Amino acid sequence: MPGTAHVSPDEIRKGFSRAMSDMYRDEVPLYGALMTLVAQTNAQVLESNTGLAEHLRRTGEIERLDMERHGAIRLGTAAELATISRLFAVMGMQPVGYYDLTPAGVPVHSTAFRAVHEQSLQTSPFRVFTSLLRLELIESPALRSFAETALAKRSIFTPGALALIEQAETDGGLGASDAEEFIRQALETFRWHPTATVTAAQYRQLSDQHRLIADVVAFRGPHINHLTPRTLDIDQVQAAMPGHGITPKAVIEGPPRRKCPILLRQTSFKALEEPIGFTDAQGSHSARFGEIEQRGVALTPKGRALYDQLLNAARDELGAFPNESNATRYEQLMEQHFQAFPDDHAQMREQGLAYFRYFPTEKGLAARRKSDQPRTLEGLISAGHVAVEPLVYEDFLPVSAAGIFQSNLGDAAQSHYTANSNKAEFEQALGRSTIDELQLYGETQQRSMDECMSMLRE
Ligand code: OOG
Ligand code: NI
Repeated sequence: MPGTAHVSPDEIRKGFSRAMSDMYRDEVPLYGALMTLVAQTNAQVLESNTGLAEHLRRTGEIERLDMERHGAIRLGTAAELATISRLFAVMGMQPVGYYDLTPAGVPVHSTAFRAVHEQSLQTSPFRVFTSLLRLELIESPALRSFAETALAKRSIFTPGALALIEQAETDGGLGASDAEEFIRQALETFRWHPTATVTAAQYRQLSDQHRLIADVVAFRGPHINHLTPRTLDIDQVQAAMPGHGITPKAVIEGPPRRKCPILLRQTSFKALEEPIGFTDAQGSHSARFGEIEQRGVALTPKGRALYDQLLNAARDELGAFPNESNATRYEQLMEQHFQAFPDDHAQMREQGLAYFRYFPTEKGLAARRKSDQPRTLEGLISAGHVAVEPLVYEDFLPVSAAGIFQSNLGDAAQSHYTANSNKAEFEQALGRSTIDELQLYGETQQRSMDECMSMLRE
């Protein structure tokens, strides 16, 4: 309606993220238990570590912490991916990064839909790790064509959601009541269905090919398969999980524990076995699980290369996929190799390993226009006029993602694909290019430097 004010996409995302969390808590009570545990742990950490609380207050992360979470879905066709991209765009979410999971034996490639500007992230950092099944990796032509036919028959968006996406595109946004209706309609795409669209035998065939293929092809929609809250101490939550009836996977994915966290550490609990009505019989399927994550500083290309090098060295030395039997040795190897990564923000900054944000201090603001005010950023930092804070990593890690997928599929699901990574094909399906996350971090860092300098100079 012309003249009606549009709700900001950031607010729609915030509302959607809350609605999704409520839906998932109703569907999977263990997610609620995990949320409570994470909230308790975060409160404890903030109370005992006043330094950390102060840092998070300065960057604003403390305000977004309670609503911070990511989810994941798996799609079956190019058309589904293109439409989900339009649906997420209504909420200000864009595809950032390209992740190829085939080297790890998972027949998908993926991106993460998320907000891209630090101010939008501040309103709602909600992200969705979105995978597209690579049907060309199904070896049997008969099974591949069965999968294609099954996927061609389904429609994962409600007519109401499709109409509102179009309206938002045409009008450049949605008014308040349309935005609310959009959230209700969009949520339907992510809902769990206890009934499948195939027979028990067809499900078995798909599942024998790869459990992930069955998870996508046998169902009416791309049910959200986990929602992940952000914790400030993942080791503490991991240790407390069994006491709350939650069994975590054997190893925490990502870098080892450090004083100055980098990138992303994640752990999950195993997928639940849930009853499913196939078209001809009762059975079960497991897809939905729980996960927690701890986020650290975003690394520059140089820092990321060092991270990849150390991770690979530790894994090579382990000589096997990390699992229950070698978890302790894996932890030791990781600690050992990561000695080579400076565990100190000043050093990381000097060596150009990580991205940072810059904030004027009280002292700096008081010294504005004074003759002895240092002229350069470095001078301002050493004089205590500027505080430097790590820029938080907003994305995912392919090796970790593969570990999370695998822990829920079981070792039996390990496959070996020779297919190449195919970003061009993914982007063609998506209908647009993916955004380079490193460019986003660089831009945020630059904006923060510029703003900080102009506040001190005005
Ligand atoms: C996605 C697994 C990846 C993460 O946090 O790395 C992921 C999936 O299982 O669909 O969510
Ligand atoms: Ni996840």
